[in-house]
Amino acid sequence: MRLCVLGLGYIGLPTALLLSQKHQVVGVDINQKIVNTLNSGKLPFNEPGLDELLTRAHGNFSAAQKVVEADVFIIAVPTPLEGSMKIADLKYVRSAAEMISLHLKDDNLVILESTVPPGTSERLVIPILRRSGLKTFYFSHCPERAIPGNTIFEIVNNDRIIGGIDKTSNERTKAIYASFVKGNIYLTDAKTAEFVKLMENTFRDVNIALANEFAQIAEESNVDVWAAIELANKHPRVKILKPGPGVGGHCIAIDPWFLTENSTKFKIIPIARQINDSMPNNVLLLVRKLLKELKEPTIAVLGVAYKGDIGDARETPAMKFIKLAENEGFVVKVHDPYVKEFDYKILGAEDAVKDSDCIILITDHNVFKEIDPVKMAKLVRKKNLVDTRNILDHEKWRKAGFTVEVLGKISH
Ligand code: SAJ
Repeated sequence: MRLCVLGLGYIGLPTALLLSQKHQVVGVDINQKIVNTLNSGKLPFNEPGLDELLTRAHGNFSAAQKVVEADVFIIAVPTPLEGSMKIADLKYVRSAAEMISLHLKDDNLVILESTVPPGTSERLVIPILRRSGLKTFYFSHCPERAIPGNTIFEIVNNDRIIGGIDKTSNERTKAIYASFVKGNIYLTDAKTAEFVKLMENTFRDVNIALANEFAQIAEESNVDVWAAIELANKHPRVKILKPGPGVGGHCIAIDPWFLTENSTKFKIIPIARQINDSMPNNVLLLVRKLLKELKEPTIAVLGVAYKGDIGDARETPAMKFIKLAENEGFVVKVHDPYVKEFDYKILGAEDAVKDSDCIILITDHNVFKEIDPVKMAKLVRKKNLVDTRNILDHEKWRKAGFTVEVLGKISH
């Protein structure tokens, strides 16, 4: 079978490479750099297991900037948020569908993996494909569900939802995914599949917001929220998530808005978004508490990736925190061992911490646990630490002379 995968990002590329183990696959991306990098046998980004897949793809995979004829087309392009309006920007989905419509042949199958607002397949994508003039093409929405940092394992092992426009679309899509998915595959219609995907990410966002609200109430009540959550989670039906400096990434902070954009019936979803978006402000309160009236302080931010052990800084809550801190007149220095591209210069750990008045841990990278507080104490100007993820050994830092504030925890 010949497949054409549109969008070679963190879902499209692993999917294309998994498919190329059994089929002929052309991966299409508008970014020439990505296409050239792949065609020279290199990866445009890292993800565990991706290099092995590329090596194993042999002659079955190639990258191109233009759509080619195929039996099956998979759309895995980004669906960003029109920031201030809180609605989906579907320009990449629209243009992918337009490009496919020019190459569509009888009996072709088109699969949409990108996350979209409910009804997008029926109202936008299928009408564009119909412009090809064909009566018999097949279509399904098969939303991706894999977590960055463990994408390939999850693409292979997670259950999948397929929402086809008819029985044949469902069966043909299932046959394709069954060639590399070990999880169960469930069949439904396109709009339900769109809704399911959005509910999953909204569920996580709302639950993180609840953990963040618990953290703030706990601070006010002089309770250690981390200890309290651990105990509450001993209940067989309770699983509270972790508080933190906010929610980042290109999914959880965005997708809940796709659910609300055509609705008048929502209440909790925007409130949860607001709580998570306000967490950088709460981190700043902890920093102010430590710095008091210090004039022109310098602060060191540890971690700008949106979550631990990855190099992805998209929608990171670190950005809002840094901007708020700059607006207070703070000088901000930044360190992250994994992030390569960021609006601020990324320094080595020691350079970032040197002569700073407060260290603020934003991202839960495991390597930060190895930092020696005694060494840090010699570098800094003032010994202050804010741990927004509760991952450091606070006793060790206090012994080295640091005053420590932990998000969601009473200070000592
Ligand atoms: N976070 C917390 N507390 C927690 C868990 C996460 O503050 O207890 C924060 C993280 O630090 C991060 C953000 O939330 O800033 C999101 O991280 P995440 O690990 O929850 O999720 P993503 O955005 O990396 O991936 C999510 C996943 N969705 C769900 O778990 C429901 C993934 O399965 C999806 O495929 C992905 O979105 C997507 O592409 O939609």
